[in-house]
Amino acid sequence: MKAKERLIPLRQRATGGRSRLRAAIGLALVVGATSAIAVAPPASASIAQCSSNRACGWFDPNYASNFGAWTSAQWSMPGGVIYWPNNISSTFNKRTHNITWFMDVGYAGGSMFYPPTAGGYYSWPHMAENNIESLRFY
Ligand SMILES: [Ca+2]
Repeated sequence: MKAKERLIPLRQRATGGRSRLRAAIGLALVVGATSAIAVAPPASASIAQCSSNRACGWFDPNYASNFGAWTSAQWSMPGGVIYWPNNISSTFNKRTHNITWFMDVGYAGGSMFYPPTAGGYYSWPHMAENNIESLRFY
């Protein structure tokens, strides 16, 4: 397996996932007090962004915010303009084969095994919330 593979960024919105999520949580705790802070995801962000033969990830729960799709295993989720390690909160397997998401680099740490068409999203205290660092293809 190649250590890194091409990322297919259909949407790039450079925002800090973790800090933005924390801001959203903070906003939820003071409902109505800070209406000037906008945290709405792009209207087009959805599970439908995930095309065939790809494993997909989003920064936010409910398949929202920054979107990435991978066509091969990722020993370490890629960095760059969109920094994927420890920033994914939604996943979907649009392949015809199984995948496993891992919480640490190198297919290590906690894991989530997903057969084809399986997906989900994660909020604290789920172990996968902003914690995925590698992706295995089978
Ligand atoms: Ca992690």
